[in-house]
Amino acid sequence: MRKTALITGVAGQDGSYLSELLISKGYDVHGIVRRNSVPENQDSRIKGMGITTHYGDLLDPYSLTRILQEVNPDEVYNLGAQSHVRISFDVPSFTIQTNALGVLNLLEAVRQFNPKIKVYQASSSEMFGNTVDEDGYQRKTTPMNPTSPYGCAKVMGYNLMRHYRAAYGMHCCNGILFNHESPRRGSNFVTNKIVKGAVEIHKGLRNELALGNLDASRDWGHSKDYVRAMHMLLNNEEPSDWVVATGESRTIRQMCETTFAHLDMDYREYVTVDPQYFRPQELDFLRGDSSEIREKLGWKPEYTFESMVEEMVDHWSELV
Ligand code: F7E
Repeated sequence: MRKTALITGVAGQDGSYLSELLISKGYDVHGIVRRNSVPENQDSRIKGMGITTHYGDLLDPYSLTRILQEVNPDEVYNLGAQSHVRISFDVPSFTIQTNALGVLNLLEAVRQFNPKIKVYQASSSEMFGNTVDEDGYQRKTTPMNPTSPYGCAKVMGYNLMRHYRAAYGMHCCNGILFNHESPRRGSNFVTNKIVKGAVEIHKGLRNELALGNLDASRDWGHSKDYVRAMHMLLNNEEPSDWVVATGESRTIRQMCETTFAHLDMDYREYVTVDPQYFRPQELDFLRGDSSEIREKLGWKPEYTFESMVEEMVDHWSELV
Protein backbone atom coordinates (compact mmCIF):
# COMPACT_ATOMS: atom_id res chain seq x y z
CA MET A 1 0.00 0.00 0.00
CA ARG A 2 1.16 3.53 -0.75
CA LYS A 3 2.84 5.14 2.26
CA THR A 4 2.16 8.69 3.42
CA ALA A 5 4.77 11.00 4.93
CA LEU A 6 4.30 14.32 6.68
CA ILE A 7 7.29 16.68 6.80
CA THR A 8 7.61 19.78 8.98
CA GLY A 9 10.06 22.29 7.53
CA VAL A 10 9.27 20.90 4.09
CA ALA A 11 10.30 24.11 2.31
CA GLY A 12 13.87 23.97 3.62
CA GLN A 13 16.98 22.39 2.14
CA ASP A 14 16.47 18.98 3.76
CA GLY A 15 12.68 19.07 3.41
CA SER A 16 12.97 19.54 -0.33
CA TYR A 17 15.54 16.76 -0.87
CA LEU A 18 13.64 14.40 1.44
CA SER A 19 10.42 15.10 -0.48
CA GLU A 20 12.13 14.22 -3.76
CA LEU A 21 13.50 11.01 -2.27
CA LEU A 22 10.15 9.92 -0.80
CA ILE A 23 8.26 10.75 -4.00
CA SER A 24 10.76 8.62 -5.93
CA LYS A 25 9.96 5.80 -3.51
CA GLY A 26 6.23 6.14 -4.21
CA TYR A 27 5.22 8.02 -1.08
CA ASP A 28 2.37 10.48 -0.89
CA VAL A 29 4.18 13.51 0.58
CA HIS A 30 2.58 16.23 2.69
CA GLY A 31 4.38 19.17 4.23
CA ILE A 32 3.70 21.84 6.81
CA VAL A 33 4.48 25.44 5.91
CA ARG A 34 4.20 28.47 8.18
CA ARG A 35 2.34 31.62 7.30
CA ASN A 36 4.70 34.22 5.88
CA SER A 37 3.89 37.82 5.00
CA VAL A 38 5.73 37.36 1.69
CA PRO A 39 4.44 34.07 0.28
CA GLU A 40 6.51 34.44 -2.91
CA ASN A 41 9.64 32.29 -2.83
CA GLN A 42 8.49 30.49 0.31
CA ASP A 43 8.01 27.32 -1.71
CA SER A 44 10.80 27.96 -4.22
CA ARG A 45 12.62 24.73 -3.29
CA ILE A 46 9.54 22.50 -3.58
CA LYS A 47 7.55 24.07 -6.40
CA GLY A 48 6.13 21.61 -8.89
CA MET A 49 7.21 18.54 -6.93
CA GLY A 50 3.68 17.30 -6.30
CA ILE A 51 3.68 17.80 -2.54
CA THR A 52 0.52 18.77 -0.67
CA THR A 53 1.24 21.64 1.70
CA HIS A 54 -0.73 22.59 4.81
CA TYR A 55 -0.54 25.76 6.84
CA GLY A 56 0.51 24.95 10.38
CA ASP A 57 3.06 25.72 13.06
CA LEU A 58 4.98 23.64 15.59
CA LEU A 59 3.92 26.21 18.19
CA ASP A 60 0.23 25.73 17.39
CA PRO A 61 -0.77 22.28 18.72
CA TYR A 62 -4.30 22.62 17.26
CA SER A 63 -2.84 22.94 13.79
CA LEU A 64 -0.70 19.84 14.30
CA THR A 65 -3.69 17.78 15.45
CA ARG A 66 -5.80 18.99 12.53
CA ILE A 67 -3.10 18.18 9.98
CA LEU A 68 -2.45 14.72 11.45
CA GLN A 69 -6.19 13.98 11.16
CA GLU A 70 -6.30 15.23 7.57
CA VAL A 71 -3.14 13.44 6.41
CA ASN A 72 -3.10 10.29 8.57
CA PRO A 73 0.63 9.71 7.90
CA ASP A 74 2.72 6.56 8.40
CA GLU A 75 5.86 8.62 8.97
CA VAL A 76 6.45 12.11 10.35
CA TYR A 77 9.77 13.90 9.78
CA ASN A 78 10.32 16.87 12.08
CA LEU A 79 12.69 19.11 10.14
CA GLY A 80 11.02 22.38 11.15
CA ALA A 81 13.22 24.63 13.29
CA GLN A 82 14.87 27.99 13.72
CA SER A 83 17.96 26.44 12.18
CA HIS A 84 20.54 29.24 12.26
CA VAL A 85 22.89 28.91 15.24
CA ARG A 86 24.16 32.52 15.31
CA ILE A 87 20.66 33.93 14.97
CA SER A 88 19.60 31.74 17.93
CA PHE A 89 21.58 34.16 20.13
CA ASP A 90 19.40 37.02 18.82
CA VAL A 91 16.07 35.19 19.17
CA PRO A 92 16.76 32.71 22.01
CA SER A 93 13.19 32.44 23.25
CA PHE A 94 11.71 31.84 19.80
CA THR A 95 14.47 29.29 19.10
CA ILE A 96 13.86 27.39 22.33
CA GLN A 97 10.10 27.41 21.79
CA THR A 98 10.25 26.19 18.20
CA ASN A 99 13.14 23.73 18.51
CA ALA A 100 12.26 22.27 21.93
CA LEU A 101 8.60 22.93 22.78
CA GLY A 102 7.76 22.33 19.12
CA VAL A 103 9.06 18.75 19.43
CA LEU A 104 6.89 18.19 22.49
CA ASN A 105 3.82 19.59 20.71
CA LEU A 106 4.40 17.28 17.78
CA LEU A 107 5.09 14.18 19.89
CA GLU A 108 2.04 14.77 22.05
CA ALA A 109 -0.16 15.34 18.98
CA VAL A 110 1.12 12.08 17.44
CA ARG A 111 0.73 10.16 20.71
CA GLN A 112 -2.89 11.26 21.08
CA PHE A 113 -3.80 10.74 17.42
CA ASN A 114 -1.95 7.49 16.67
CA PRO A 115 1.13 6.45 18.69
CA LYS A 116 2.06 3.93 15.97
CA ILE A 117 3.19 6.68 13.58
CA LYS A 118 6.97 6.66 13.13
CA VAL A 119 8.60 9.96 14.11
CA TYR A 120 11.99 11.26 12.95
CA GLN A 121 13.63 14.16 14.78
CA ALA A 122 16.31 16.35 13.19
CA SER A 123 18.81 16.26 16.02
CA SER A 124 22.12 18.01 15.56
CA SER A 125 25.86 17.79 16.21
CA GLU A 126 25.45 21.25 17.75
CA MET A 127 24.21 19.35 20.84
CA PHE A 128 27.79 18.22 21.63
CA GLY A 129 29.14 21.76 21.93
CA ASN A 130 32.85 21.62 22.67
CA THR A 131 33.02 18.04 23.93
CA VAL A 132 35.15 15.69 21.84
CA ASP A 133 36.07 12.10 22.72
CA GLU A 134 39.76 11.32 23.28
CA ASP A 135 40.09 9.88 19.77
CA GLY A 136 38.93 13.17 18.24
CA TYR A 137 35.36 12.15 17.28
CA GLN A 138 31.86 12.80 18.58
CA ARG A 139 29.41 9.90 18.84
CA LYS A 140 26.07 9.38 20.57
CA THR A 141 27.79 8.52 23.87
CA THR A 142 29.77 11.80 23.84
CA PRO A 143 28.52 14.09 26.64
CA MET A 144 26.34 16.92 25.37
CA ASN A 145 27.46 20.42 26.39
CA PRO A 146 25.71 22.76 23.96
CA THR A 147 27.21 26.19 23.29
CA SER A 148 24.17 28.02 21.84
CA PRO A 149 20.44 28.47 22.50
CA TYR A 150 19.99 26.39 19.34
CA GLY A 151 22.08 23.55 20.77
CA CYS A 152 20.32 23.70 24.16
CA ALA A 153 16.92 23.43 22.48
CA LYS A 154 18.06 20.52 20.30
CA VAL A 155 19.20 18.62 23.42
CA MET A 156 15.70 19.02 24.85
CA GLY A 157 14.14 17.77 21.60
CA TYR A 158 16.55 14.82 21.53
CA ASN A 159 15.69 13.83 25.08
CA LEU A 160 11.95 14.18 24.51
CA MET A 161 12.22 11.73 21.61
CA ARG A 162 14.05 9.21 23.79
CA HIS A 163 11.53 9.74 26.57
CA TYR A 164 8.49 9.15 24.35
CA ARG A 165 10.16 6.03 22.99
CA ALA A 166 10.81 4.65 26.49
CA ALA A 167 7.60 5.80 28.16
CA TYR A 168 5.04 5.06 25.43
CA GLY A 169 6.86 2.55 23.22
CA MET A 170 6.63 4.95 20.28
CA HIS A 171 8.79 4.55 17.18
CA CYS A 172 10.82 7.73 17.79
CA CYS A 173 14.22 8.11 16.09
CA ASN A 174 16.87 10.80 16.38
CA GLY A 175 19.23 11.44 13.49
CA ILE A 176 22.21 13.30 14.97
CA LEU A 177 23.22 14.99 11.76
CA PHE A 178 26.48 16.85 11.38
CA ASN A 179 26.56 19.88 9.05
CA HIS A 180 25.16 19.15 5.61
CA GLU A 181 25.16 21.46 2.65
CA SER A 182 24.10 21.73 -0.99
CA PRO A 183 23.20 24.37 -3.57
CA ARG A 184 19.86 24.64 -1.73
CA ARG A 185 21.51 25.70 1.55
CA GLY A 186 20.51 29.20 2.73
CA SER A 187 23.20 31.68 1.71
CA ASN A 188 23.68 32.93 5.29
CA PHE A 189 25.24 29.58 6.29
CA VAL A 190 28.98 29.64 5.85
CA THR A 191 29.46 27.20 2.93
CA ASN A 192 26.98 28.81 0.57
CA LYS A 193 28.02 32.28 1.74
CA ILE A 194 31.61 31.45 0.72
CA VAL A 195 30.62 29.89 -2.61
CA LYS A 196 28.23 32.68 -3.56
CA GLY A 197 30.77 35.34 -2.50
CA ALA A 198 33.62 33.70 -4.42
CA VAL A 199 31.52 33.42 -7.59
CA GLU A 200 30.47 37.08 -7.33
CA ILE A 201 34.11 38.13 -6.88
CA HIS A 202 35.09 35.97 -9.85
CA LYS A 203 32.47 37.70 -11.98
CA GLY A 204 33.72 41.13 -10.87
CA LEU A 205 30.55 41.97 -8.92
CA ARG A 206 32.36 42.59 -5.61
CA ASN A 207 35.88 42.84 -4.20
CA GLU A 208 35.79 41.10 -0.85
CA LEU A 209 34.00 38.60 1.36
CA ALA A 210 33.62 39.29 5.09
CA LEU A 211 33.41 36.24 7.33
CA GLY A 212 33.63 35.49 11.06
CA ASN A 213 35.76 32.81 12.74
CA LEU A 214 37.92 31.11 10.09
CA ASP A 215 39.44 28.60 12.51
CA ALA A 216 36.28 26.72 13.48
CA SER A 217 36.19 23.22 12.03
CA ARG A 218 33.15 21.35 10.70
CA ASP A 219 32.29 17.88 9.39
CA TRP A 220 30.45 18.78 6.17
CA GLY A 221 28.41 16.29 4.16
CA HIS A 222 25.78 16.66 1.42
CA SER A 223 22.11 17.06 2.29
CA LYS A 224 21.05 14.54 -0.38
CA ASP A 225 23.14 11.82 1.29
CA TYR A 226 21.80 12.78 4.72
CA VAL A 227 18.08 12.66 3.81
CA ARG A 228 18.74 9.13 2.55
CA ALA A 229 20.02 8.32 6.04
CA MET A 230 16.87 9.83 7.59
CA HIS A 231 14.61 7.49 5.65
CA MET A 232 16.83 4.46 6.29
CA LEU A 233 17.12 4.93 10.02
CA LEU A 234 13.43 5.66 10.52
CA ASN A 235 12.58 2.44 8.70
CA ASN A 236 14.92 0.26 10.73
CA GLU A 237 12.82 -2.15 12.81
CA GLU A 238 14.23 -0.99 16.16
CA PRO A 239 13.80 2.73 16.84
CA SER A 240 17.09 4.29 17.95
CA ASP A 241 19.45 7.26 17.71
CA TRP A 242 22.08 7.49 14.96
CA VAL A 243 25.02 9.71 14.08
CA VAL A 244 25.22 10.76 10.43
CA ALA A 245 28.57 12.29 9.45
CA THR A 246 31.43 12.00 6.97
CA GLY A 247 34.17 11.59 9.60
CA GLU A 248 36.23 14.38 7.99
CA SER A 249 36.67 17.80 9.52
CA ARG A 250 37.83 20.96 7.78
CA THR A 251 38.22 24.56 8.91
CA ILE A 252 36.31 27.48 7.41
CA ARG A 253 39.69 28.60 6.08
CA GLN A 254 40.08 25.27 4.20
CA MET A 255 36.56 25.67 2.80
CA CYS A 256 37.59 29.11 1.49
CA GLU A 257 40.80 27.69 0.05
CA THR A 258 39.03 24.88 -1.85
CA THR A 259 36.22 27.11 -3.14
CA PHE A 260 38.41 29.97 -4.36
CA ALA A 261 40.88 27.49 -5.89
CA HIS A 262 38.01 26.03 -7.98
CA LEU A 263 37.73 29.48 -9.51
CA ASP A 264 41.51 29.88 -9.87
CA MET A 265 41.67 32.47 -7.11
CA ASP A 266 43.56 32.79 -3.80
CA TYR A 267 41.09 33.38 -0.96
CA ARG A 268 43.71 35.36 1.01
CA GLU A 269 43.35 38.23 -1.44
CA TYR A 270 39.61 38.59 -0.84
CA VAL A 271 38.47 37.20 2.53
CA THR A 272 38.33 39.59 5.50
CA VAL A 273 37.30 38.95 9.10
CA ASP A 274 34.39 40.92 10.54
CA PRO A 275 33.62 40.43 14.26
CA GLN A 276 29.90 40.94 13.60
CA TYR A 277 29.86 37.29 12.47
CA PHE A 278 31.47 35.99 15.69
CA ARG A 279 29.23 34.15 18.13
CA PRO A 280 29.07 34.84 21.89
CA GLN A 281 30.29 31.27 22.31
CA GLU A 282 31.81 29.27 19.46
CA LEU A 283 31.71 25.56 18.81
CA ASP A 284 35.30 24.93 17.73
CA PHE A 285 35.45 21.45 16.30
CA LEU A 286 33.09 18.81 14.90
CA ARG A 287 33.90 15.37 13.51
CA GLY A 288 31.36 12.58 13.73
CA ASP A 289 31.78 8.84 14.10
CA SER A 290 29.03 7.35 11.91
CA SER A 291 30.34 3.77 11.97
CA GLU A 292 27.09 2.44 13.49
CA ILE A 293 24.81 3.54 10.63
CA ARG A 294 27.42 2.42 8.07
CA GLU A 295 27.82 -1.03 9.60
CA LYS A 296 24.22 -1.76 10.59
CA LEU A 297 22.26 -0.05 7.82
CA GLY A 298 24.83 0.10 5.03
CA TRP A 299 24.61 3.88 4.68
CA LYS A 300 27.51 5.75 3.17
CA PRO A 301 27.82 9.15 1.53
CA GLU A 302 28.02 9.35 -2.26
CA TYR A 303 29.36 12.90 -2.40
CA THR A 304 32.91 13.83 -1.43
CA PHE A 305 33.71 17.27 -0.02
CA GLU A 306 35.22 18.24 -3.38
CA SER A 307 32.26 17.04 -5.47
CA MET A 308 29.89 18.90 -3.15
CA VAL A 309 31.82 22.17 -3.44
CA GLU A 310 32.01 21.71 -7.22
CA GLU A 311 28.23 21.28 -7.44
CA MET A 312 27.70 24.40 -5.34
CA VAL A 313 30.15 26.46 -7.41
CA ASP A 314 28.47 25.32 -10.65
CA HIS A 315 25.07 26.22 -9.24
CA TRP A 316 26.06 29.76 -8.25
CA SER A 317 28.04 30.29 -11.45
CA GLU A 318 24.85 29.66 -13.43
CA LEU A 319 22.68 31.73 -11.12
CA VAL A 320 24.81 34.86 -10.60
O1 F7E B 1 28.53 28.00 10.63
C1 F7E B 1 31.67 29.87 11.12
C2 F7E B 1 30.72 29.81 12.29
O2 F7E B 1 26.26 28.89 10.18
C3 F7E B 1 29.60 27.09 10.55
C4 F7E B 1 23.16 24.39 10.98
O3 F7E B 1 22.67 23.59 9.94
O4 F7E B 1 25.01 22.93 11.34
C5 F7E B 1 24.68 24.28 11.07
O5 F7E B 1 25.13 25.13 12.10
C6 F7E B 1 30.84 27.70 11.15
C7 F7E B 1 30.68 28.31 12.53
O6 F7E B 1 26.61 26.39 10.54
C8 F7E B 1 30.84 32.81 9.18
O7 F7E B 1 31.22 30.58 13.39
C9 F7E B 1 32.63 31.91 10.03
O8 F7E B 1 31.75 27.93 13.33
O9 F7E B 1 27.34 27.40 8.45
P1 F7E B 1 27.13 27.73 9.87
P2 F7E B 1 26.54 25.87 12.07
O10 F7E B 1 26.49 26.98 13.03
O11 F7E B 1 27.64 24.88 12.26
C10 F7E B 1 24.48 22.36 12.54
C11 F7E B 1 24.87 20.91 12.59
C12 F7E B 1 23.01 22.59 12.67
O12 F7E B 1 22.29 21.77 13.24
C13 F7E B 1 22.51 23.94 12.29
O13 F7E B 1 21.10 23.93 12.09
O14 F7E B 1 31.25 28.77 10.32
N1 F7E B 1 31.58 31.12 10.34
N2 F7E B 1 32.19 32.97 9.33
C14 F7E B 1 30.46 31.63 9.83
N3 F7E B 1 29.17 31.20 9.84
C15 F7E B 1 28.23 31.95 9.21
N4 F7E B 1 26.94 31.53 9.19
N5 F7E B 1 28.57 33.14 8.58
C16 F7E B 1 29.86 33.61 8.53
O15 F7E B 1 30.14 34.66 7.98
